[in-house]
Amino acid sequence: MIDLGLRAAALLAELAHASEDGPGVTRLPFTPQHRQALDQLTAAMQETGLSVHLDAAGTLIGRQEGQTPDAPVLLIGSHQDSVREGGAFDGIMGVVLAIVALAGLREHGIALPFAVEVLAFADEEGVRFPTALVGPRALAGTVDPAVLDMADADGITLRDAMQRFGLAPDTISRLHRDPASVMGYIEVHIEQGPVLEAADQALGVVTAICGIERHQIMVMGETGHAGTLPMEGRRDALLGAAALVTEVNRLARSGEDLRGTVGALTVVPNVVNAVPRAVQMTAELRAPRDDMREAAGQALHRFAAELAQSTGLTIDIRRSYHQPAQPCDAHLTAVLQHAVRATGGRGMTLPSGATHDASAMADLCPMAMLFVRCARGISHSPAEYASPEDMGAAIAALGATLRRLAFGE
Ligand code: HGY
Ligand code: MN
Ligand code: MN
Repeated sequence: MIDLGLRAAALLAELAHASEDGPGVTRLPFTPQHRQALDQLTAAMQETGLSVHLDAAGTLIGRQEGQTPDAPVLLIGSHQDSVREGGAFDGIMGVVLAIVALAGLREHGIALPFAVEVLAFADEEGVRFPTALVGPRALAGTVDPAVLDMADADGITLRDAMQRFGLAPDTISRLHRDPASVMGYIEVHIEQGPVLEAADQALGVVTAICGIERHQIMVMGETGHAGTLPMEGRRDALLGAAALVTEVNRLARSGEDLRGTVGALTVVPNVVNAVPRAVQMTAELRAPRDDMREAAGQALHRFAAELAQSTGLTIDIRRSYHQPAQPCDAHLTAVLQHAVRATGGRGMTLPSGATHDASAMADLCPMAMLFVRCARGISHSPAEYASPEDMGAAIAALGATLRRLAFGE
């Protein structure tokens, strides 16, 4: 399978050029870089005999018909977009491996009874707009049209960006699929963590996608001269923020597989000789279990209230986003595990700390995920890397999965 792994590596190296200038890959949705990637993926899909179209939400769909008309379709895909200065594998590798796996079956004369659609979703990262997952949510019938009014940093709304891209954003609610027409959704993705490398495994099967909640926090105190204002009695907003950062970290260490991160923090007035009067910050919590995550979020709100009481600071904290944990479908997961074992892997399982398009597709159909080892667990970085050997192993496992679903092999 190394030759198919090398074929995937070559296509991904080409796709990495569909990027803004600068380190790594920067490919945001509904941009010239997105269009360039779609052109390359379209050509690869057509060479593999897939019929290709772009749906109203910007999802590129490559379809291979099955031998049994009207049999429920199997969906395989991931996202084409990247973070800023990201890697060449996050998301788009899952699209490429699906295309190459279908090419491999075709070259061995294997025709499947069911249709397969390869999906390249436009926007999973939510880097350009304060929303994401419009493509899979449109297919699942869970998209909120209000998100079309959300704007990027230049004030361009998602609706405008999609229309300029040649799409029909106001028709996306018609894209929803009948669940009875879909067998399931499989996503192949780099692990984005160190677990597979530590276990010396190329592949892992995902048990659940962690739930997420995000909190917007504003700490307000009082500024003053850094030299003349006595330490006693200061209402230093950054001191309060520092206590909150420490508490997020403490809470996250209190639960198994719980993650807590303060990723963004802005100090006002942010000058060397004035006491900070305000701090705007975010707190994100993730866990495979929703009860654990919710309890940590509530504990953080209690801590903030007590901190405000004891320091005289004003602390406004509100949960601005949340998505529940999504367990992977037991049957599809068992099929993936069988396929990994049948192609030389151990079939180890692990939770996903990152979220994926699959978390939204779970509202439409059974979903499962296959993780591919990435070097040193690095992701969202130009150093992101998956080897042709490991991608070849994933292609073999994907082919074995399709054959097991089709023929019970
Ligand atoms: O945030 C995430 O987990 C994903 O990379 N968007
Ligand atoms: Mn990502
Ligand atoms: Mn991703």
